[in-house]
Amino acid sequence: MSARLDALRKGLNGHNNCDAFFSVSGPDNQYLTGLMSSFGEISSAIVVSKTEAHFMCDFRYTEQANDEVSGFEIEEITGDIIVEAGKYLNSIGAKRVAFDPSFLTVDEYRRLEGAFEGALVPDSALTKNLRMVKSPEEIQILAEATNLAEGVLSDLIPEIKEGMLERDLAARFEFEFKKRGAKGPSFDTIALFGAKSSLPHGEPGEKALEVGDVVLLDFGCRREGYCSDMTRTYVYGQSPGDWFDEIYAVTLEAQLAGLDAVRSGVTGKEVDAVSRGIIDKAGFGKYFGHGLGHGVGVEIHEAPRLSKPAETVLEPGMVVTVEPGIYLPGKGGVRIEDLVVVTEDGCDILTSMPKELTVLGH
Ligand SMILES: [Mn+2]
Repeated sequence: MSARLDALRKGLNGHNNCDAFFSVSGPDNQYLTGLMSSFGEISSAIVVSKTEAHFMCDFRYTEQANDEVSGFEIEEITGDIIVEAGKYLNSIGAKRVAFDPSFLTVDEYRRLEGAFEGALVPDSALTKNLRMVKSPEEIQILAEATNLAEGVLSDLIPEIKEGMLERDLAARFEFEFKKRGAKGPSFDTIALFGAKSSLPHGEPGEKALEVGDVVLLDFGCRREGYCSDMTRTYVYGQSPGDWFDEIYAVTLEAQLAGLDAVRSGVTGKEVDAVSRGIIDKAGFGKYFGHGLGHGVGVEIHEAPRLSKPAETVLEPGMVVTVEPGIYLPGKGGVRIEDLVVVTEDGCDILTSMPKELTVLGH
């Protein structure tokens, strides 16, 4: 963690001339301190200056912080943690404080502004840039999370039977994640059957599996604070038809070409264009309405992006998904997603489940 603090301090000097950093972001605070908490509410505030590294939390986290957080001075707060952080910033003489505006609501900003006497400087790149390139230790954890999730998929495939409900299958994934040592799913598991597979982020419901259904599974777990993410699309019993075989083949070709295009030195939009070009050429461009991929780490969606506007140049150690899809409304869809680590001349693929069209059951 001390290397991360050093990098943050270097970044503070680098632009905007800030003398301190303030954060109540769950993901950033986990990244910088190692303390894992739920991301939904503010559970801690951190202030980092050239000389100070101050961690503030309420009673619920004090014991855990004393055990898990090193390199920070820990202070238990009663009352408004944001106001107290503002007062702390005054006490160390901070004048210009960087913060990530995407992790502070307008209300929180006003409370901080009311307590802190210096200038608040929005900087959405500071921690994003630090977190983008993963260390070997982080890559190891991401690989373990991926292995855990893939093991669950392998073991659940024989359970996928005619009559099974989407939500029952989704629940099986999430039960197994926890049982095998994950904190839980890294996002709500997507298990969609038949025509519902055309909804890229559809919600598993009471649809019962029938012969000839598409089975789209997009899932991941969170383990030691890091997320995994992958998608496989199958058919049950038999293919729903030639239309499906065609979109599956095109999606797979686009996915393999996308993987082939990932390497250090190319931009996110260049990789996106490779896969998108194949889908466009096959005539399905308008049915691929999302970006090709996204970074994965402490958060399930983080920088860098692989998408039409993504200018970020890929570097070794970045971890991204490659997940083209084709979605035909009312008929069904395909998405194939791997998680990869960018290397100097290509990528290491963390996911290993086969991708050729597989007929489940029967
Ligand atoms: Mn994804």
